[in-house]
Amino acid sequence: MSSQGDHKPGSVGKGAAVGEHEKPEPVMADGLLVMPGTLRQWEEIKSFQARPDDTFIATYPKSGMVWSTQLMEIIQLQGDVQAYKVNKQKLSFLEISIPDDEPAVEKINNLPSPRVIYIHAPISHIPKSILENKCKVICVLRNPKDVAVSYYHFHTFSNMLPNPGTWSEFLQNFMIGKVTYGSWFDHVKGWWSLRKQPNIFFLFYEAMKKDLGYEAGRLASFLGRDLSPEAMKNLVEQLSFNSMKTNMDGKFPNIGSVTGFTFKQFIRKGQVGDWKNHFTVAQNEVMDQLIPDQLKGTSLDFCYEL
Ligand code: PPS
Repeated sequence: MSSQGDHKPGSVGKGAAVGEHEKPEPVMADGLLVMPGTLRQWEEIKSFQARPDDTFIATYPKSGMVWSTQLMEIIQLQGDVQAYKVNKQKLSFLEISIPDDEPAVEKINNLPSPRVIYIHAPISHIPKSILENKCKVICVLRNPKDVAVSYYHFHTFSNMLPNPGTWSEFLQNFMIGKVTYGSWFDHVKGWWSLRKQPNIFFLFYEAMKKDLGYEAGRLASFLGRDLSPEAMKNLVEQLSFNSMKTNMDGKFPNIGSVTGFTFKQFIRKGQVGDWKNHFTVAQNEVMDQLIPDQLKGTSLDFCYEL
């Protein structure tokens, strides 16, 4: 466990810039902290009309969304990794509009069905039509200690998020839900409360790390697909951490110009347990009290090391 307590990779203060990027101030939409671009589209997001054959990938930030979107794409291509490699990725984030691009909601409205749409908001703030139309939702969950660490680092290199302050400051804000997209606890409890609905499916980041082939098989069944053992083997190789770290820039060729980071930065460490390099003993004790307290009665249990 870390003894130093305060990591300062970007060493930033409120209102300053990290590296060459101007950092936005956080803004509120209906009581939820969001990015300024999200606020501009907030009414359109709330009234967004999901189609019954849409599939949503719903995650709290840094829980493995991009990994799962790639998994989903290869499964939909029936395991054809060659076809996957040449597909340029379309970012269908409902809440994220990229400057100088068509607003996200408009772009998604114009996509042909069946669509795959990514969302980060908790269930209290998602468009009502998603649940009303019983759309398929794939929820990806990750233990909160590693999420906090990953989110902290993401704040230091993304020009879409505010300055995180020091690690201690960020962790404190994370624990009380004073970060973009709000409380991790509210997010996971909200989606988990819907777990008995047949259209809601759960993936856990740690289980994907442990046995991606098995988790891919579960997801394929949920999506009504059946992949050959050979296709499954190719999928697992393609979506390993090292392969994604090396190959993803080609999938998202323009990502750096709009977000301020490259995929090599984004696919950062990909570990279960990196929190041990950041949390002090005292910080860990606080989290170890908070987690069971917050998750009491939910049956949710997370893995913190493999
Ligand atoms: S975001 O910005 O909220 O959409 O981020 P998200 O994609 O949800 O999460 C980013 C973290 O997922 C890790 N990642 C992976 N881990 C293991 N294997 C693979 N293939 C993989 N792909 C992405 C990524 O490295 C981020 O975690 P950290 O801990 O920061 O490395």
